Amino acid sequence: MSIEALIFDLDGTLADTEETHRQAFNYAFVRFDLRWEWSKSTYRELLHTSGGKERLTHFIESMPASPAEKARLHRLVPAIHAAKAELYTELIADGRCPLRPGVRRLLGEALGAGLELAIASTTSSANVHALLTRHLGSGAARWFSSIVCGDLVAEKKPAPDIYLLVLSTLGLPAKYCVAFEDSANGLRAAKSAGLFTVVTASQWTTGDDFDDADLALSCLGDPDHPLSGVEAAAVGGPCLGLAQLRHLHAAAMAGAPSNEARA
Ligand code: XBP
Ligand code: MG
Repeated sequence: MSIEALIFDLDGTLADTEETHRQAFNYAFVRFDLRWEWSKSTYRELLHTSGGKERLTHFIESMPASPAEKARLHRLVPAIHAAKAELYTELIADGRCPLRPGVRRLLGEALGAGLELAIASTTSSANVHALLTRHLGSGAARWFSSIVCGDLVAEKKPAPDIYLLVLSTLGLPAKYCVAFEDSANGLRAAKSAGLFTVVTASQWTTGDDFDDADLALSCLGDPDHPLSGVEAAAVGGPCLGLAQLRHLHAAAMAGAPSNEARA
């Protein structure tokens, strides 16, 4: 049973974007004269809530404020998030979020082998296109047969909805596809959709529970960032390439316990 499509999460997987999201949130808070500042430790906790608007709502609910003040702040969420998104795309344009190691290589291998590519991301379409354009060029979105973003599904990750919609759009059953994720929410979403899932933990998710991952790595590996030790042993070399991925996926589909690496 061969792989016909690779489905990538974006934030934290294609690129380590969450620090830029965090900065954009904090700039938006200044613009709205809110005396909030999300530290890295606070943001790491808030990332357990998928979706920027949902994250803001969760933060407001957790505040020691009156119901009336919370209601006022809740009404501001769409405008705060729109300002954040505008600031985020401006920040992304300066190239501060490079693609993670091995991403460009694996995308190229997959396209060269005739596989389909897809993106399943909680963030907005504008944010997805801003990153793809900045790092892969203006036509890069056309490399992907399906780009499904946050607001297209009712339930965000860890619900499987976004992956089920990508599979439906591709017209492929889960067993012919592989998902790439960076977070516990994303892993749960992909596994609930029945997908063989590779996790490359980011600085924000290292240490999260990835026991359900079919393969957990620190990154996909490339000549400048070769995999080593248990990760290289699990993959069968310094990089996770299409050949290694096909071998691991076939073994998993045949029911063999994959010799998983742990991030
Ligand atoms: C990660 C998310 C997003 C981003 C912020 O998405 O949960 O909410 O943190 O982007 P992914 P928005 O599934 O790509 O890892 O503010 O646009 O939601
Ligand atoms: Mg992610």
